[in-house]
Amino acid sequence: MLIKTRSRSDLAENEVTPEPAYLSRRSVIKGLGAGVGLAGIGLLGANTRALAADQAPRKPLDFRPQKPAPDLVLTPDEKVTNHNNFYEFGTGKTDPAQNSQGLKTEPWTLTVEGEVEKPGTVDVWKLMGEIGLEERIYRMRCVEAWSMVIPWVGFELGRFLKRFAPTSRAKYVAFETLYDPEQMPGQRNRFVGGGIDYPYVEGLRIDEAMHPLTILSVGLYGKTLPPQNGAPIRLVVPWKYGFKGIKSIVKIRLVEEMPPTSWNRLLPNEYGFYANVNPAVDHPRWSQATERFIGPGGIFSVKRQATLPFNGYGEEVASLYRNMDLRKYY
Ligand SMILES: Nc1nc2c(c(=O)[nH]1)N[C@H]1C(S)=C(S)[C@@H](COP(=O)(O)O)O[C@H]1N2
Ligand SMILES: [Mo]
Repeated sequence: MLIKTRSRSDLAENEVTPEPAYLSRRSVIKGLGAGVGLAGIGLLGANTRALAADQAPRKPLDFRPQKPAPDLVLTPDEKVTNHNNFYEFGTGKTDPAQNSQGLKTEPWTLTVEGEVEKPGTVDVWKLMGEIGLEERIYRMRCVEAWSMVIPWVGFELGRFLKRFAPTSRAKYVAFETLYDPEQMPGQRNRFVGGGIDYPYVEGLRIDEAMHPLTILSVGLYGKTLPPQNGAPIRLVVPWKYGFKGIKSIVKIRLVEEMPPTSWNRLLPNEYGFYANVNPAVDHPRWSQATERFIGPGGIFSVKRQATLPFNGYGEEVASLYRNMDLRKYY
């Protein structure tokens, strides 16, 4: 995410070389030519030390694995977990990994309320043990034009919501991240938090929420989520821009009216409610036609590739938007 009013964000992410800081020291040394090598390593010293050390432990999960699609190359674990957006912990791509390790994710409860016959609060760690987890290897596309392929572990949001018996008035689903300024520096300080009004909130239309591709994720690469990726539970909607994937969720409310969403509230002409990946509709400040795939290898192997409508999931989801003008409903 980028914010107009702040100088460090003025250069669009997709117009500069990807920050080398998120890469491991090993891959950077491999990727850099001899000439720039020393400067690169000097620049990286502090960051890589912070990244390597003191990462919160991730527990192995029991789940049904997915057979990897032959055409998908996975983004390595250390890049998935060191190149993040989680503004509660700072706006830099390595800030979440560095600043979130102390987040207390256990115990954690998630409340489901609003237009449901059986509202309730669940213990998320218990839920992980009983709901039946599966792996979902998804292409992910950030609005800043980088992409990854991530092996999530989770369960269908729709299957979960049905437990609470949604009423016929439930037309949208509103999500809310933990609000705890003591643990989240970005909530204490507007500059650190990128100007967002916390708690971070997101929303889906009910049919989007009930779609089988939409999951609540509790893990990646077979283990529980690290804090920087939204532990212990976060939303994943693979045909939408990454910002819809709200992290560290504490509340889900089924509602009749379209709920507010954090990025739309902050910059309404840049970020809409729907946020479907759409190469034909440019962001006001950059093109969305292509993306940089963050895959294995050093910084010079980051591949520029075409962005696909609905991030490649059009066959499954295009029908949800059949009669909508996707330029208007961006
Ligand atoms: N609570 C919260 N959720 C959030 C964000 C955030 O700043 N706060 N950033 C979003 C954005 S812009 C992206 S691209 C994804 C990144 O998820 P990842 O770091 O697991 O790849 O998280 C989304 N969820
Ligand atoms: Mo994003």
